[in-house]
Amino acid sequence: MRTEVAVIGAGPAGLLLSHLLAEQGVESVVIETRTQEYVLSRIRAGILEHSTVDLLDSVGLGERLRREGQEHRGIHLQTPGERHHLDFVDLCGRSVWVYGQTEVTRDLVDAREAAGQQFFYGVTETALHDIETDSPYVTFVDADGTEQRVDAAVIAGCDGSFGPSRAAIPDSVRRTWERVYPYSWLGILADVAPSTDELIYAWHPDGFAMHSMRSDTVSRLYLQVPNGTDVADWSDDRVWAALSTRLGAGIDDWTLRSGPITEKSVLPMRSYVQTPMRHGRLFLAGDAAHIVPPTGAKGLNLAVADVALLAPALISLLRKNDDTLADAYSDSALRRVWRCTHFSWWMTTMLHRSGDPFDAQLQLSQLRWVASSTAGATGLAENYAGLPIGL
Ligand code: FAS
Ligand code: PHB
Repeated sequence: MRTEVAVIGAGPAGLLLSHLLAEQGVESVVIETRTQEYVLSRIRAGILEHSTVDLLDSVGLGERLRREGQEHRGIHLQTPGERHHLDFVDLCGRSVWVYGQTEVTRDLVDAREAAGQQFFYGVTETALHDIETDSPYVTFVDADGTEQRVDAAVIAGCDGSFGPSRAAIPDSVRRTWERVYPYSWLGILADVAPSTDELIYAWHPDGFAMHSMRSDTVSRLYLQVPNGTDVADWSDDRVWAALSTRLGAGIDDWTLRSGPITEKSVLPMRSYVQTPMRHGRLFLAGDAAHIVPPTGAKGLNLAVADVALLAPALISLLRKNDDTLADAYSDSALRRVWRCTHFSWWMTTMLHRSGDPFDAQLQLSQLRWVASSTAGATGLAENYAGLPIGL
């Protein structure tokens, strides 16, 4: 079959790209290795930057978000005995929204299906071909076991950190940067009302802890654990005890409410950037090109920012035969990628226990400076709430 853009991956990047292209009458086919049920069930990010919400709103995807999501003015930054609220709206004029990636994905899938988007779910053996020509194509085996070929003008590699697109860029032009952190996150979803109005990021001698949420009745919490942690070693009681210790240390008149844990998983942490994000008629977007540790709440937002640049570039290329934006895509996207990579690294190394007493003193000093200095707090606020897309 033939289409204009073959999109590999039905995560936020692939789904949003197909939606933005369709808004301008550009046709695509979305090719996904997981089932739709699996894609819709994934539990991942929770924070949307102001510009992400504005973009989703602008293309008809903001109604449920604004009804069911929660707008937050900022976060709480905490060290034992000191919980300090950073008000992003006061500091930089922007808020953030709490609305799970699971919900964003549901809204995107519903919109794409209503528009008659062609999907292939449950595929295997996805392969990219002739990306250095004007006639690239993707082959795969569909869920029925039939070999398929999709010819396109462009391939969009939105297949995350384990997909084939990133490796389709030749070693001769590809450059990668990677940093693996010496710790992971154990994350839980629990049917209990949040014990805080806005997110708490807490430094503690035992390790980092964070209190997020998904709604007034569902809490999302994380705690730092060693790499290689087996989630089976962490009973519900042990998880709640550690979270209560780390989030409640020295904070008077505050207790952590616990409740039934409905999801528990360990998430390793690393930074990864691959350049270029375009080679020939292959364009990468989202986790296919970069991974950030989740401490800065950037992963999902960065995928959206890539697509907000890529969609107009492809529309211009395919409708006006103008490759100006397409030629600039990689460099433009990478400016934000490196800004978010730095910020995510900064938040991660500032808040996570390394075991080195010198590190601990530096971390505490930096946290106290950010909490007490308008300049320091504004720097965090600008990055966390998100720079305007395109910067
Ligand atoms: P995705 O990985 O979401 O989507 C890629 C899609 O490509 C997937 O559906 C995959 O099945 C598909 N694919 C892969 N190989 C394929 C193939 N061969 N053929 C066809 N399709 C293929 N970010 C945060 O900001 N906060 C968080 O708390 C957070 N938690 C996370 C937890 C986990 C376990 C993971 C993995 C990521 C987390 N992230 C978090 C980051 C996450 O939100 C990503 O940044 C976001 O999903 C990026 O979206 P995509 O680029 O679309 O990639
Ligand atoms: C989440 O709610 O899942 C979440 C929030 C903030 C982060 C990471 C994850 O930095």
